[in-house]
Amino acid sequence: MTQSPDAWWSRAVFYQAYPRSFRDSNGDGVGDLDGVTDGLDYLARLGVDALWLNPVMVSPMADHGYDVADPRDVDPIFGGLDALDRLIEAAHARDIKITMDLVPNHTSSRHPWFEAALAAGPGSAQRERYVFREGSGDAGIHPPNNWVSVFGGPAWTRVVEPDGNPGEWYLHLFDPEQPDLNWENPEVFDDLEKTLRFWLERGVDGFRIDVAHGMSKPPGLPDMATTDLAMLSHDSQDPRFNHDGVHDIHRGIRTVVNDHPEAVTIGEIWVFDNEDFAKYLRPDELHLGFNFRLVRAEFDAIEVREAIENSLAAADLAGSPPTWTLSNHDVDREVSRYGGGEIGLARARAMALVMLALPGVVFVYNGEELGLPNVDLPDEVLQDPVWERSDRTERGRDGCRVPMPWSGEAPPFGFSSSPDTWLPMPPEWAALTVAKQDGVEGSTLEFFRRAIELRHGRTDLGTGVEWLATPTGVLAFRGPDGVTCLLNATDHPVPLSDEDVLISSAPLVRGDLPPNAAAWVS
Ligand code: TEU
Repeated sequence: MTQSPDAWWSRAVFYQAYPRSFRDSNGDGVGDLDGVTDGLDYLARLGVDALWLNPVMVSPMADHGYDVADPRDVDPIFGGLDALDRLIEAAHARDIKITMDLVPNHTSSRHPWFEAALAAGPGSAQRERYVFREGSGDAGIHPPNNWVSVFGGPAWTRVVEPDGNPGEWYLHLFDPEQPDLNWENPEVFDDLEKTLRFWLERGVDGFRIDVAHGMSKPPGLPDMATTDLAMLSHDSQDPRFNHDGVHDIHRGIRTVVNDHPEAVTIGEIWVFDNEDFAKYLRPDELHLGFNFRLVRAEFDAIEVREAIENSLAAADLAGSPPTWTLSNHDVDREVSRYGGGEIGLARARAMALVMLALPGVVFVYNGEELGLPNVDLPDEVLQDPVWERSDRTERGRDGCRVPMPWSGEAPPFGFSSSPDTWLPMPPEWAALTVAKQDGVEGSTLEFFRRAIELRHGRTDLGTGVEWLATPTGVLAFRGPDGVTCLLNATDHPVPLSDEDVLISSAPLVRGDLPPNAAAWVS
């Protein structure tokens, strides 16, 4: 059964605006919501249907907004609630939808609930909103189990009790400043319901749900079989995530969201078993789920095909449109993942064309349309908690979050009026600004605009693809409208014969598709 094939989101191009990094309107060096509003004409010209905003709620910003201290207010750094109202109105006037990030797995340690839990002490009702446990070993000096935090180190922190002595431990799958909520406690859902209604009534068009495979924990909190982060896949072997109880939570969320039939929910689901993944997309759960297989695939014809086939199979099992994403604020930018430099950029453009040829929903991460690479930042500017939590062995995600270059020859490239941007911008981005690419044939920006325009013009993208026989290293699939997408992941040119080329990610060479390029032909 297909869920709402005619819904506005079922083949939308979403643009992920990381609000700190999109555009700064007030000169404090941090992007904000009025900055996003200022960029709406640019986004309309790019052709996107909807925005996903990373969290903008009140937050001490230990994890840049994923540590929420008041889920029903906008942080002053982003411009407060009025700025959001302005953005919603201006976006809707351009037919662009606004979706917000929602963080139900945890709160900030500065949320009034957590502060009350610390003050009230063991056994209190206040502690029941989080996951407090006694430690193991003599006098509880060791954590209650062996769970590790996604950001490194133990997933437990011991608190000092109101009497001044060390006492219970609390669970945090991420930073210690992000205590996990206890989803067994009905108050937790009641509060989320208030939050959902609050934003929906303000006019937002849906939510991206953070760690949608988290929230529910197995009874007894059994140990992990391995605590080697490199080995973890967040699947059935990992008791921290994807516990069956999570589906009741999604059903509860859907019941509330159904009161606004146009609204969409998109889960962040780091689950790679297709059947498990599809469960999140049953008709009474989420509308859409992020499938991260393309993010994980190398630039290799077999890997890309497998990622596409599996994503389509999972979506098919669920009867929900597939979703495609090459990057986001948590992973290295694809230009760098594919090798960096000119080759990395060529491959990123080729993969963008592959992604935009596929049925379903596409997510473009801000800066992807400019061909931005990851940035090697010096130690002293790193802000991602991963850096300290990993004892400075993992550099974290700051390198993919550097602000967008808009114009000019030197940092801050029109992003802000302050040179002191929250992360430094590399001088070499002078060549990649919006102004440098705007209207320039062959630029990455013009390439994205054209590809998105062509995608919108294709009325029948279907629900699957037809694979065509190809030589090794080449990928070709055809949509129901007869348009074929070809990807050349070999190191030699591939002839395109006499076919009509609608768009290519790189100029053809004597009629051939060069290596590291893709084309749509009809
Ligand atoms: O990410 C959740 C999550 O599971 C990721 O940390 C993922 O495992 C990792 O990035 C894989 O490389 C979400 C947000 O997207 C992230 O920015 C937050 O830090 C995190 O939740 C905590 O809220």
